[in-house]
Amino acid sequence: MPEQTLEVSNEKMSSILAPLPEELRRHLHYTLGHYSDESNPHYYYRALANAVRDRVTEHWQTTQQRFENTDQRCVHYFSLEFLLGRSLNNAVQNLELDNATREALHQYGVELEEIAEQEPDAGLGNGGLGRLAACFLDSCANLRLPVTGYGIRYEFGMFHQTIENGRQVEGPDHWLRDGNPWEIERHEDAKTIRFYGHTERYLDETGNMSIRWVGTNDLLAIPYDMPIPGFKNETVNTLRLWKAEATDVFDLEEFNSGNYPDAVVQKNNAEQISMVLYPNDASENGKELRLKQQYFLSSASLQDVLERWVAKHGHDFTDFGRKNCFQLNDTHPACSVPELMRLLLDVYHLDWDSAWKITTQCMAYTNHTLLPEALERWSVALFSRLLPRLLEIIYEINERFLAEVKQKFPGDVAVLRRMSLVEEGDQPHIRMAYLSIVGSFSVNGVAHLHTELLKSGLFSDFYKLWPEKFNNKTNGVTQRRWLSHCNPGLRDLLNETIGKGWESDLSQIEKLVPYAEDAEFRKKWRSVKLENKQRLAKYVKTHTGVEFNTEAIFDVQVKRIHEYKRQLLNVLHVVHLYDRILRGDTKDMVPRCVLIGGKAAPGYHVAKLIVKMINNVASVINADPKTQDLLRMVFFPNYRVSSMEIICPGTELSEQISTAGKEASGTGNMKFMMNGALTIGTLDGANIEIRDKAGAENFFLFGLDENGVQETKKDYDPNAIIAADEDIRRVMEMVEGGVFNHHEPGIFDLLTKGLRNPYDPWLTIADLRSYIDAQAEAGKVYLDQEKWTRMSILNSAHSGWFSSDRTIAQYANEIWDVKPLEDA
Ligand code: B1H
Repeated sequence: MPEQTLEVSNEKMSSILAPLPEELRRHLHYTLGHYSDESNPHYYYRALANAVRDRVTEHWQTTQQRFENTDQRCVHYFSLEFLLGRSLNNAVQNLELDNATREALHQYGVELEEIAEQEPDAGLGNGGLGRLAACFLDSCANLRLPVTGYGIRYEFGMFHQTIENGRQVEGPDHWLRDGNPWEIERHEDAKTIRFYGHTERYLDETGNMSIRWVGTNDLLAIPYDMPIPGFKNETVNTLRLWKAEATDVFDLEEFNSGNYPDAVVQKNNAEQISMVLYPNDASENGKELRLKQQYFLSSASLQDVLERWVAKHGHDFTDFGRKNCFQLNDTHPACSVPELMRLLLDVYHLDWDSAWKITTQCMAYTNHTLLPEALERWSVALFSRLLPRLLEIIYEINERFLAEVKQKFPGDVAVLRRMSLVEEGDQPHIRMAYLSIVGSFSVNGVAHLHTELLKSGLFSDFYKLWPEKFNNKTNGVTQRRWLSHCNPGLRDLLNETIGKGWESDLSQIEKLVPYAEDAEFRKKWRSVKLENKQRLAKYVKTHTGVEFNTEAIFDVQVKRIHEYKRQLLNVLHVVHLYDRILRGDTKDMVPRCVLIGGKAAPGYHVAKLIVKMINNVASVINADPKTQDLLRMVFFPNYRVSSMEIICPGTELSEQISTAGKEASGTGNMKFMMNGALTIGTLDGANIEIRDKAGAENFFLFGLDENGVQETKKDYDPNAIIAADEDIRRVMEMVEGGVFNHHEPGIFDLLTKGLRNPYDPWLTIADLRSYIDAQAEAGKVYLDQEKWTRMSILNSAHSGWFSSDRTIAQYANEIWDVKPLEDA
């Protein structure tokens, strides 16, 4: 091994740590016990991750010191999901360790790209909601805001998807198998969490009647902290994830009573709570273990914040609500409302009014969906068994709340039933969304249309009662991951054209606008896109075996598989193109490569059937020599954060085709826009704002709007539409005639019957003609590459609004009332 003098550029030298190349070697040798210079990439990854992590740690300590010393309000972001993806590149980029890292790896002749591939995705989320939480943490650190994330350290994240005979097969995602260099366990901060048991009244030390929750089954919540590095600003915030463990006390008792096997079984039961992420996405399933997870997160996190408060301020809670804010990421952590009440009442002995004032001063709730099947309701029977004290508190909140409603709407009994936190019936349920609204000072939706629909529909009674609580915060994504990191070609072009400021302030990307008219620049723009398409084509080839021709338009729909997202509409259009090829109608047809990816919830039968249909249509089309050069289609398996990092820069046409009124916001739409894809989409979620910003002339609009959807539903007749439209009739004939399921007759009947059903809630056939026409228009524009490039540049140039930095600045100013932390 030749000794090299390595120039460590860009790196601010730390006091204790050696230069990165030495640190890499040290970890390889001493942390991992690998002495040979010919290690496999996996060990290089782990050694490098440790070396980079050490560098993060220094700023982490100083930032946490600032958190402890500040008199400012602190925010706690509660979420059952944080879809982080990989951390290495993110840390390297934010700490400006790029050159140092590359030099360190060069001593072994390996490249950063190859090494970074070794890191498993932290897939602790389902989709948009979980990824939003991750983008938010990144933006909070970039803006130096005092925000801590709280979540669950699932042993198994989002399942691994493979495709067998066209069908989805789920496998476990054991992301922690080789250890996680990005976490630090802090046993000293463990909390006790209690379940079951019953409540009783007693006289406390001061002679007051108090309530206690006894006879419980206890377990421990152990925190694991992950660093969230800010962008070149020496700030490192924290994501605290809880792991469930059996309590020592409890183990001892069981061991001593001679029940050794029982004790081990109980230990497993305790640890189940943080074992696996529920992969449902936007549909609740009412499982007891899920409610346990939700309470586990709420209780552990609230105890954490309260204990820190008491250590600093004693039992004086006067300012607690002004100095703390809990942002609830949907209703999943909604137990936090009654749990904070319980802790203040039963543990710290505040009176009801003081406790309620504090709670409603510091809770804020974000709603992410209008879909009725996603609205959480927990049965009273389950609640009273699992969390008896919380149920009593919820009942009392409800009683007091309904008294307020009575005053506001005298004589209206219907409104009381509608707004009650308890849904009456054979099996009464607790409405978690209503509990969240009542307990919070802020309720927000995630895009303009979504918030308007919350106010006029789902939450209209509450909006009448408390209009001041409601506000909109249109989602955003972090341009550090979703542009700078994932699209280095475009990053460099932007830097040389408009400077580097956009990485921490995306509004500056607007400076690109005039370059749309610069032919030289458009050429450079196209060559960056071509490189990204080549990279994507290679990736597709590796994972599906299908060749994508980089001269074709790359047409992409990646997101969870859901009926409302209408992957079927996409498939029907592809079948229509295939039909045109078969009948020789290919004049002006643009060669097209269609990629669809996403996971179906394991229990969602129709979604899994849609996966099967995509795969079958793809294999028939790809196997037919007549489609050569004109049409390719793939289902991309195991779609996740790290695959989007390759898919998104190579995409030219972004499919955002949900039934209007159903997609709360969408965030993939924003990533594509930033990277210069044009959108084909409905007036739904944030698409509307994307079109407003990009300009209607730079967006392929189709389909019914939300009003149109409501109107059409009154007398929808899909069979009449099919009969009257030659193209659509032929498409249905092919699908129903078994062209794509020769050997498996009838398997798609459920899907085709759904399309023909007058009560089809997704109105796929209603929008198909308009979709086919918009696709043809997109194809036509694509033939004019100069025009397409102009539109592409303008999409990126107007994407500044969709930075999560903007979203978070609005949360900070309009909900949280927090400012950046100054140096201590
Ligand atoms: C969104 C969810 C969701 N909305 C329940 N709701 C879940 C609901 O496991 N569960 O029980 C998981 C997820 N996810 C998405 O949030 C919306 O559909 C998107 O439109 C939106 O962009 C995203 C972020 O706001």
